Amino acid sequence: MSKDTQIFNLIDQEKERQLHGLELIASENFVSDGVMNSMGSVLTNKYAEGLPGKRYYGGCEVVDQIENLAIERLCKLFGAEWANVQPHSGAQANAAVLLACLKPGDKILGFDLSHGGHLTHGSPVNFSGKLYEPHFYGVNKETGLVDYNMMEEVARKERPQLIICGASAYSRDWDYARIRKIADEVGALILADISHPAGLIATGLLSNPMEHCHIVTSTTHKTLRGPRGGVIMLGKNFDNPFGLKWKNGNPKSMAALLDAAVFPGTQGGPLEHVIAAKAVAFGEALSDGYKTYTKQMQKNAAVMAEEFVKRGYSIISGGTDNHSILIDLRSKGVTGKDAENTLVKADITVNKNMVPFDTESPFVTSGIRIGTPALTSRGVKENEMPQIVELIDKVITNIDNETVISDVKTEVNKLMGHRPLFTWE
Ligand code: DSN
Repeated sequence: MSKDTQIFNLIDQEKERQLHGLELIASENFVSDGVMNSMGSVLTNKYAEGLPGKRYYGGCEVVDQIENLAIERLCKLFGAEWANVQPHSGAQANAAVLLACLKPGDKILGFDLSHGGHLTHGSPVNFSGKLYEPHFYGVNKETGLVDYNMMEEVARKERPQLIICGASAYSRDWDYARIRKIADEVGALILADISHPAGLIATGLLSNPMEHCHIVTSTTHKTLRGPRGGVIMLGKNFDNPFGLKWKNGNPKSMAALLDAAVFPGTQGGPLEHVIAAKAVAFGEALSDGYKTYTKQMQKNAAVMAEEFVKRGYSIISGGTDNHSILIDLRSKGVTGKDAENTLVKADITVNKNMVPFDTESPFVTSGIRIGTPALTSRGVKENEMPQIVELIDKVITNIDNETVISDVKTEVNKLMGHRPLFTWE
């Protein structure tokens, strides 16, 4: 059979889009050749249900070694005691944790989606809000910071079985010790979902939840710069404090419960080609070069936020500690939807995003979320941030002016087109 030119031409088109554009979606990144090649390898041919050394298929000797290396490297990266690297995504990782820790109808307390949380933290349109009883905390209206008093208040009133911290659109560090105090008072477990800031936590630029939170999940493709996927980790001393049991009624360790909740609980065969790519990414993340990368990503975001403030933009919480910035566009008279749709015409990719206390629907929104993981992987430094913010500002303040938008597109292509998709610098 001949090569599928239809699909491969489209892949080439997508590569050109990525090369020439300015990628500012906070949850996206570009991967190294090592990560990319592992995903496109013969490992995709292999079934390996089960865990290393305990599989339901023969011929797993090699993939066992790969999966063990991924686990070992991940534990080293975050100071974890145990990990499962099989979740196909962050949502799958969270589904497994909820299945392991809760009975249908149990209460969870999560960060409100419209304040920056995630669908799997209890949204009513997600399994987490349908199978369990969700309650929420949010941010303080004045400061834009997580309202721990509200978290405490709701926790005391509802006594949830699980408190979830972590976000998709929150630019500040978390107070894990405070959350632990609240959880201990009401007898709850804590799930920290670090999908967004994982890379900055791994390199010590942000607080590590491992010391305070019972279970930690993450995606591997955002700041961690690995393949699309998820992981679950356990820190020291948190082994099943409430004596949770799996279906057969046996008391089990938390590690065994979580393993069972991934497979057979919520998934079938693991994606060993993706697990190999995770192992490569974790190996890269343990290097000094990756630490330099995460510092640059953080610096780029901080300078970018300052530039937006100088131009009169309203940044939720006034700035950023991590890789992302949430901008309320109401003062500019533009919706998130219009900003996203117009910026993309200039080859600038962002996503519309709800802002806390938003007056628009999730399909329109009042804000945009911007992040620096991807452009930093392409070698963009902080001295280029003023120019990038100027380009974004030009589009937003000339939302109906096709000439200006076309001029910005030319400048974006000049700025980005000559750079490789991924650079070690
Ligand atoms: N969709 C991801 C994000 O963009 O943050 C979260 O799952």
